Amino acid sequence: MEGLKKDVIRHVVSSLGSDYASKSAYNYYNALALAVRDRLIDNWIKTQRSYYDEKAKRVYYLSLEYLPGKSLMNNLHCLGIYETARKAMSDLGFSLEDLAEQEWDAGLGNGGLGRLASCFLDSMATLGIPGYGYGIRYDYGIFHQVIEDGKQVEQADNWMRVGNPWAYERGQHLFPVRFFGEVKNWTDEYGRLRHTWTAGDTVLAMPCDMLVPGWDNHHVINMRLWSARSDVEFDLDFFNTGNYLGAVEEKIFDEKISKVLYPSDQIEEGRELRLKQQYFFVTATIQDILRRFRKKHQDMTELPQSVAIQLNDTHPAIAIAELMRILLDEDLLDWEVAWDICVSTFAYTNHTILPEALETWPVSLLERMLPRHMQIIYEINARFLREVERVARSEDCGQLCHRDLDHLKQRVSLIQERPIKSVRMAHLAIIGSHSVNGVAALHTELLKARVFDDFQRLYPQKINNKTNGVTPRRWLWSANQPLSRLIASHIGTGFVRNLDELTQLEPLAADPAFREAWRAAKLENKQRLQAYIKRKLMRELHTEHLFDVHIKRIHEYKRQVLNLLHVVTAYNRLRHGQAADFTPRTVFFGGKAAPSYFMAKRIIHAINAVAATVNADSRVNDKLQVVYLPNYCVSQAERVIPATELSEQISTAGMEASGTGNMKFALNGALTIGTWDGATIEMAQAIGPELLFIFGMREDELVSLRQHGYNPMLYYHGDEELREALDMLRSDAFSPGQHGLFAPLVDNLLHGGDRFFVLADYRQYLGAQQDVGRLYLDQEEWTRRSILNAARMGFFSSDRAISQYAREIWDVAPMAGLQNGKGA
Ligand code: GP0
Repeated sequence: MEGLKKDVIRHVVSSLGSDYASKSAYNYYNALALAVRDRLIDNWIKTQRSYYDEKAKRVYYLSLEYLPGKSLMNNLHCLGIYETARKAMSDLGFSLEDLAEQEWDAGLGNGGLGRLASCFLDSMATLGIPGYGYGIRYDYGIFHQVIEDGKQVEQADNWMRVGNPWAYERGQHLFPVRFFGEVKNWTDEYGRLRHTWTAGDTVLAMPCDMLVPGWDNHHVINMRLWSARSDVEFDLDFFNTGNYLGAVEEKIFDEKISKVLYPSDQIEEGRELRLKQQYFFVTATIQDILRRFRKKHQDMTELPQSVAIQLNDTHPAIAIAELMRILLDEDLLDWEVAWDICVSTFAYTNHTILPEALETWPVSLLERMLPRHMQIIYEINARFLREVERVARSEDCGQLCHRDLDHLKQRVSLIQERPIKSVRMAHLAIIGSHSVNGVAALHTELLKARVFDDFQRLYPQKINNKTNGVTPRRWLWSANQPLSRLIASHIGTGFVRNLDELTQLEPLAADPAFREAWRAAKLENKQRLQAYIKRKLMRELHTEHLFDVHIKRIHEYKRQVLNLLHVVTAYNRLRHGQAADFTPRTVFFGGKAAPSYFMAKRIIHAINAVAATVNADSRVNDKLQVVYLPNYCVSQAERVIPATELSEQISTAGMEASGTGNMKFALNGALTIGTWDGATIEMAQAIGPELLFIFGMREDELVSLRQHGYNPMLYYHGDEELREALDMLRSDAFSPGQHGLFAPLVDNLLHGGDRFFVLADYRQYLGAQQDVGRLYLDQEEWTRRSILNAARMGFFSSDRAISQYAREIWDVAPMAGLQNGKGA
């Protein structure tokens, strides 16, 4: 501990240039972070060296998004120096909790997809898998959300302003990135047609490395994030033209590439700068991968034995064309050889079946920005369509009969003709990969049967499932110390790296004393949240209420509106004195809406309007409260999830690819109210469906309802309470003086076809909520179920998910000879 104290003080002085005697929390946080980084870097170097020494096959995880959140607590826990640091900082006059508050969330992602990437890096580090995360170091992460007059207002997330003590910026290792320009054709000595892409604009990619430690194992992997740097300093032209200010302007223009994260989730942006970001990150990453590979290999055909590249959604899919370009134009390989290398190296993860999320890029844009890549994509397509024809004409053509061949080719083509001629990035990713995976069992089945059904027939081996998982380090141990300590006092700490050990809790569910301790841990977390809300929102929570929580991105398919209709109905029942048996509850909402997503923003407004009305109504507000948590982010999730008793997972069946919040809640002892969707299905199967509150129509039922003609009006006219709730929303009951403010929401349900079947599931949802309320009155049974929920979550560890990827997709093994033992 004395060593750590000394290091902290030294960093305050020599790294931060401050007086250690002036007790600034900001300085002491940064100094502590630097002292922790010092303790990671040796192991990071050893880890990286061991990959070379053992000629390990490496895994590269390419993701345009990461959501690491805060690093301090997690890293202290991984190093096993949490207690030491707590004491050291307390000696220096600080509470570790307060210091941790100084850190800004690294919010380099939108939601589940980015957080999954961060959980996966944590698991690769803990399992000892030679892995790297690659991404973009956005200067501005996901926007900071404030609620003003009930509405979302976006503010810039200037997380870099205060510096980032965790990152190493490597300004000396710059990689060139080219755009535009043209392609020259030439003939080589064997008479083969060759291509050279001559540069138009060039920018530089600078690596910023963040260290990702495993749990208690001395293994530290790298997350390398690229930042755009202009190359005008090296451009002799600008001296000659004497246009100094012009050159500086150009420099600013170039560095715009990594300025900001696109804040839309599951909706395509289609902006030129976004494509630039994708290619910028992809080419720098591929160059770095090949640089490392070429240190030990000359023969490019050995690449798939040494390298696996996982594409997190289609955002990095241009990597397939980029690797082809290098192999063809620089290594001068033949097409077939190059293509085999690509397909054996790449694998692709799909995260959604929503058609509006499937990426396409206009051919005209690609031809201009990446002319050689567009040529290559055309060639991939031509060869692929010939192959399709061959398979279709072959003896066993199954469903692919002749007559339909033209249609089939149109459907699977990389090029879509309408509304504008574009490249389908998902098709490129599928064809260029040896593995295509969904993220939960149902999701994968829907990929095979619907979205990618043609590809499933063409390549029956390609599409596979890897159900998502979450890291128990952050989402149980670090976020929920009260519960973790209770668990550890009964079954030891092995569950942190082997989550299946939680099953040892099962017999304890029958032990009244254990149940009481379990409730005490929950209460402690509720009180912590209460204190936080008081501090931040100046509101008093009732900790004896049922804490009912719906936090995730705001999206129509996630159906925050269904929850809101329940709230309004509960409000009406209480007002009308029809709810004598109502179980008091506080309903929490939180989540960001894409700034361009009108309906999602209006939903936020409606939630806040209902909240204001309900919370101000003294007839009901001792029994029903609504809280909107502004700026939902990773660190907020870490506070809220441990305090949650009821987890809302109520997406339209078939639409939530997996969900990962659902797992974090159950792991922390919340019960789930949810639809038969995503990984919630597998959770119900693992836990026992009777221990969750499952309701609503299933995916196949919705398909047939749609086919037979779904008429939301029938539900409206047939259900008095529903009608009352919708009429109130449409009138100005919650928006005094602003008649019609929420009419778009209601009209969307009644006259817009209710694409997400809110009305169809309303009555069943109410019934399930009634069951929840009733069970909550029986605290012993509630607690028993809570314990069993957590005890049966072992499967949903990201360690399990990553082990499956490693074995079934990447063919990589954990490093041998990892030490165990605290690394302080
Ligand atoms: C899926 F397509 N997801 C997308 C996207 O653009 N962003 C995103 O976060 C999510 C899914 O919605 C998910 O079901 C899934 O668990 C997650 O990706 C990781 O696979 C919600 O968490």
